[in-house]
Amino acid sequence: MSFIENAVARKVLDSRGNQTIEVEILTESGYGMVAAPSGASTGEHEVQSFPKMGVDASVKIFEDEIVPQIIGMDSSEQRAIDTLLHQIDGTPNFSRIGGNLAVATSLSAARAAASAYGVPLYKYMGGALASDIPKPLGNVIGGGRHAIGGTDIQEFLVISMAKKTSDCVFGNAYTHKLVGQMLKKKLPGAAIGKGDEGAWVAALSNEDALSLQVEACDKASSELGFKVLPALDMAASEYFKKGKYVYKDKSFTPEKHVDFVASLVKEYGLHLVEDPMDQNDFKGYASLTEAVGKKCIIVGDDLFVTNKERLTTGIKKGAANAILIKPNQIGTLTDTYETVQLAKQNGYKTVISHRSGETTDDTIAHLGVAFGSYAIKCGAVGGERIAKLNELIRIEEDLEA
Ligand code: 2PG
Ligand code: MG
Repeated sequence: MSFIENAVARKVLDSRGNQTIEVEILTESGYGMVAAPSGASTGEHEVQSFPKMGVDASVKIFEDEIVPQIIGMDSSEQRAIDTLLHQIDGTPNFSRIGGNLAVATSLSAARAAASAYGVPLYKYMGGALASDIPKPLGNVIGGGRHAIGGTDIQEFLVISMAKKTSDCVFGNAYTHKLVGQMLKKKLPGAAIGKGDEGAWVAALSNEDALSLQVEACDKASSELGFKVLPALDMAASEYFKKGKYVYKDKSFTPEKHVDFVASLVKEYGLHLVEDPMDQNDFKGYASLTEAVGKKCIIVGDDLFVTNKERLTTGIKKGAANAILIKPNQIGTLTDTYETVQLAKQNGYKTVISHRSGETTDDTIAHLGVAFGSYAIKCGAVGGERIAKLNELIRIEEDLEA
């Protein structure tokens, strides 16, 4: 037990230069601080990040309404704290107080409780036997909403399959470097930049990007001695317009898009595909899962938005076989945990994930271990991305000690 003595919320910067919120909680013998991230390709069913009046309105609500009630609560009473946040908000989607305020408060309470017990967050939440570290999944080429002038597909990802987490982290970063070198060779003299998450951005077709990604994965695999596999986040809701999937050079009906994605999975040997269909197309997800779900991990991000009810619908319909977990899509740790439990009970893999606008907060590294997630999507390089990756390396060291 460790009672909350003080709580502070402040405006801070995220990696895109936008304002976000950070919450600090001080207890008798513990301390926690968490900053909330923000998405660019947000799902329409996510909770609302901030009230209409912005981050300042969240800070004011925190000071006027949350602080007076949270002080004196036991920081380890996670459910009670999260229930209080819902009660104070009073809306179904955190539109009054902001989902980002809710998530920063909820997670900083958990961090404070863990610190009062003198254990790392992953152990406090996952127990003494939590020892599986999720495989880092990092993007090497980016487009869509994360990069102007890039591919239609949002993220070309790699996942290193080494036994040791640190080897996976270095393997993904090495593959990112290889992709940069290959791009410079392929497009001599062209401007090659980086997107919001540190992935390379270049004027490439989706197919050219896929070929280059696979070539880099093969080269890295043979040099490093473990497999580096290709994956995608298609973020398909972003180019689903008037009933069709519209790419720069082609468009598909939903049925044909299922065939198109299935052909990409087969041709490029994709290990995982996130958001291959529109966020409301449970049927398309189910067809694709039926077609390639035995050999490919099909992840619902905008489809499920870490929401228990939407996952329940997906389970009933056989849509996807994995779920992306982003705590700020749903707003509290309790809600996130319940969705993770439901996924596990129904054989869905979980992939814990960053947002495109991040801070140096490393909480998701701990959540991934506590939840027993299959993978953690948090980029391959860049300050706010390596904050999570380096924390995974520290957790691995702690587990081996
Ligand atoms: C996604 C995420 C993170 P955003 O679509 O999975 O990569 O992007 O945070 O912009 O929603
Ligand atoms: Mg996504």
